[in-house]
Order: sequence, then structure tokens, then C-alpha cells
Amino acid sequence: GTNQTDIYHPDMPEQHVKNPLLLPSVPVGWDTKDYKMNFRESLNFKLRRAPIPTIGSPWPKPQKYLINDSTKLFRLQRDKLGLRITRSDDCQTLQDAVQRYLDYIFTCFNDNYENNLRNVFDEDLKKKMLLSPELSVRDTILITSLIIHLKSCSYWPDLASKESYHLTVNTDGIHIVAEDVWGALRGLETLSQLVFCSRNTVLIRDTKIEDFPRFIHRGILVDTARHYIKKETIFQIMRGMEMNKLNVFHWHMTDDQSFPFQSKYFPELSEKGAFHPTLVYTHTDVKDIIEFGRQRGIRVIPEFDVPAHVLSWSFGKPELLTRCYGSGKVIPGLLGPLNPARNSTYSLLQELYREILNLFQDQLVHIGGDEVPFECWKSNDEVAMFAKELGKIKNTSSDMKDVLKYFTKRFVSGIEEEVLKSKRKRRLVVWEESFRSNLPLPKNTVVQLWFSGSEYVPKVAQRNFSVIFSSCWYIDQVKPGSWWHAFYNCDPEGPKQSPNVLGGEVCAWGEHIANEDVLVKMWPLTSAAAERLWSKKNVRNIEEAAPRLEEHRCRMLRRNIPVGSASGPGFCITEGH
Ligand code: CP6
Repeated sequence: GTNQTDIYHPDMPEQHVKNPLLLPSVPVGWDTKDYKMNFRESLNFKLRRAPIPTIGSPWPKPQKYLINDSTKLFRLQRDKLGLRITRSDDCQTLQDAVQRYLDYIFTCFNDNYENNLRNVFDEDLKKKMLLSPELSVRDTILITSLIIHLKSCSYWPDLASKESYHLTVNTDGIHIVAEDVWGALRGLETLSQLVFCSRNTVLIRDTKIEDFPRFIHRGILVDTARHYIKKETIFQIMRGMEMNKLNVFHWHMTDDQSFPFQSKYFPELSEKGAFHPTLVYTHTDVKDIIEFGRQRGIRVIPEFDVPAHVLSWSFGKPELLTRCYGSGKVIPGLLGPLNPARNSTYSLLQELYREILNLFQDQLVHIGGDEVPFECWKSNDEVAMFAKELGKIKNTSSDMKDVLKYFTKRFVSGIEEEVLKSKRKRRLVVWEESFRSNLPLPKNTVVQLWFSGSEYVPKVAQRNFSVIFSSCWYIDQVKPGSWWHAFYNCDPEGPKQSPNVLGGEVCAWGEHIANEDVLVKMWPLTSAAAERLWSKKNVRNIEEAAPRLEEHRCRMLRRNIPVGSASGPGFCITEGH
């Protein structure tokens, strides 16, 4: 290859980009602690110019990736590109995806090559980076076929979905080979990111890619209870997820502040508990969102957080919650967690879960279990008596931990009854505390870590539970001036590989994030975590990633996703017009 290889060749993670305008090498910790700049680094940061975006570099970086710069460039023309799907037997999901991606591929923006070089002031470097100025269509080879080889076409994506694919671009045309449609989707996304545009021509290099995800669970938690998020915004989030090969939409549906789910069994929950009768998700809305995700290989996981974080449930169903009485720590008249002492609590939960399990398709169902305070239960005579009765049965003294255990056992067995009726396998997800409190959880439960680092993963493995990791990926906690590096440096696994880690989720907790800013806060920060979750563990060179992230940010803007700053200077030609 030429010197361009130094800049574009993504298969050399340890090789430093020879680009004088980028940050010099900084010592980067490899743990879950926040990335803090030292004085020298912060000075470098202040003086830094915008990274020069790469061109035609996919994000997240593929597992195996070869670009041959020694052959001529290829060009694509929509009316001259023949499409063939082998063994498609009516794979509608793929056909819809191909149309979507052809639109992306053939929307030519001339912003992403020559224009970016305007900001290169090192003339030698510029010469090396520039496509030969005489380049014309005659110097490129027309590719006339896009062939997708597909073994199967599953309807629903799930935990076992194969997302691997091979992609080659050469004189034989473009080939995507995948076991299942989900791999073909990821391959099409990569293909759409390999193309670039110069003088109104869609160009692509000779490329060979073998790709598969590092983790099977790569998600975003979206909180629709603290601020209502519009359906169209959720679609935009999912379009961004597709571009970053993220495959799980964790829907934190309800919380203290609102209950936006319009239940058919208990309409009063949203009639009284939503912020406004119109700020709800109907069954149709939920189905639309699940379908939008399905078409992109994105699974939707519901979370109706219990037994705490439920104040909004009480607006429609006051009798569900525990009334707190003055006892030092709690304010009299306040409502606490669900009342664990009443049969009606469990029957409502079971019926609500009948509805949830009919509506949501995914195997994983999040049942919450975070931040359960015991003070209110303790202050309430009915619950205190109930605890005493539990103690009598067990012949020991019972405390509120036992009440929580009882609640969990009965709540979970109600869900299990409904699961049996629905004839579909399910797996429960719980927040970290439920694991720490040693609650009676089914064998294959998944524990979502939200405050412990990866050093805690083996503790969960000891009890044979799987892990979803979130502790260092809070987009609502990002302070102005902090970097995407903190997201990029965080890893769900410690130095040793942990087979019980399914993956991780970036969390968009909604106390300080609304419909109008969720996307700009989410992107491109979430892209940093997306690469951590998809690419090889050793893909962690910030200097190598910076220009690629810069390109990716512009690419997302070109697809109309409102992407915020990459925390540092930068520009896209599409901005500000
Ligand atoms: N809301 C709910 C939240 C959080 C949790 N549950 C949360 C609080 C602080 C941090 C992270 C998350 N906002 N319902 C805990 C899972 Cl730092």
C-alpha cells in the first residue's frame, strides 16, 4: 500500500496514525474508572485542531479488515448495479433493508474527502492523502453486482441470533455472505459506510472483511417515564443504533414520575399516571416500535420497574402502594414501594404481565428491582405485621429483606405462570441490587450491573447468572468538556474473558434528558461504547479512533440524525447550512 495505509488501514490497532494534528500519545488507563486528563493532556486538548475525518472507515471497526490500496478504486451506479439474493425465499426483512441501504449508498455528498483536506496545513501530508487530482471516472472500475448469500431468514432477532458476515469488494463485484438475515443487515451497514463520494461519483476500495460482534447484547436504555419520548424520536434512536450495530432497545417504560403505557386491562394507570392523556404509548405504538426495531435486528426489552420507582402507579391505583408513617426517616403520608402484604398487588402484577408478555416479543424481560427503600415498609403497620407473620412461618425473626424476598418469589412465580401460558421462553433481567440481596431468582436470570465495575462480574458468575454491564455508560451524567474517551476506555470485562457477560447498555436516564435533546446527547458518545461492544477488545487506540469517529459523526448527520459534538473541535460540511 501507499502512505494512505497509515491513515486508513484499520487492521493495525497498535500503529499510530502519522498525523501531526492529532493528540500525541497519552497514557490511557484500561479500567472502568473515569478518564481524567492530566495537565499536559488537557493542554494538548485545548490546543488541538479538529481531527481529519477518515474516509470510508466503518464504525464500529470490523473484526478482520483489509483494504487493498494498490488496486484502482471502484465506482457504483444505481442503474448499473444488479442485485441478487441467493436463497432469499422471500426474505422481506432483507429486501426492505436493501432498499434502505441503496438509498444511503447512492445519496452522494461531496463533503467527505477533498473538503476535509482544506484543514490539513501540512502540505506533505496533504499530498499523501489526496486522491490523485487527475482522478476521473475513467480511472475507476464499475462494479455491476451486489450479491447477498443467505442461509436463513429468521423473523425475530434473539439472544442466539447470528450477526456475523463476510464482505468482499473486488473485480468480482460486492459479495455479502451471512448465516442469517441479521448478519446480512450488519454487512449492508458496513457496505454503506465503505462508500464515499468524490465529484458526484460513489467510490469504494478493494475490501475484504470478516466480521462478528464481540458481545451479543449491545444496547441503549431509554427512560420514557421522566420525560416523554416521541415515537418518531425512538425511531431516530433506532436508526442511530443500526448505524452503530447496536441491537437492544431497553425500554424503561415507567417510573415514579409517569406511567405512559396505555394498558388495556388497567387503563386508569396511564389515564391518571401519564403526564397527559396524550403522552402515552398505545399497543399500536408499542407494536410499531417493536416492528421498527425488528426490521433492523434490534430487540425491544420492556422494563416496568417494581417494587420501587412506582409512585406514578398510585395515581390510578392508590391501594397498590405502601403508605408511609412518621418514623424518623420517612415523611408521614408519603407513598412508598408496592404493598407486599396484599394479594391484590400480586394479581395486578400478574395480569399486567399477561399483557406485557403478549405485546413484547423478546426473550429478555426486565423486572426492575433497583433502589428498594425499607423505611416506608418498616413504618407501615400492615407490612410490619406481615413481616412478623412471615417470621412465624419460618420460625425466625423476619425483616424487610425477607419481605422483599417474599415479594420477589411471588411476583416472579406469577410471571412464570404467564410465561407458561404464552408458550414462549423468557429470561428475566434484574438490577444489581436484586442479586446482591440474594433474592430467589430463576436459574437463567440476567443481572444488570449499574454501579459495580467489571471486577464484580466474577461474583455474579459464581451464581451462574449472566451480566449486562452499564456502570460507566451514563449519557445523563456527562459533564460539559468531558470526553468520549471515558466511554471508550470502559470495558465490561476485566483482564480475563468472562463468558457470562452478555454485553452492555448505555443508559439515557431521563431526569435531565428530554425528547428534544436525547439524540444530541446520545450521539456520538454512544458510538464509543458501541465500538467497545462490537469490536475486538484490543481496539482501544484513541488516536486511531478519533478520525474514524469524526467521519462517523458526519455520516450520522448526513443520515439526518441530530448528532452532538464529539467533545472536541470538529466539523462536517453538512453542518451550519
Ligand atoms: N432511575 C432508576 C435512575 C437510576 C436507577 N433507577 C440511576 C440513578 C443514578 C445513577 C444511575 C442510575 N435514574 N429507576 C438505578 C438503576 Cl448514577
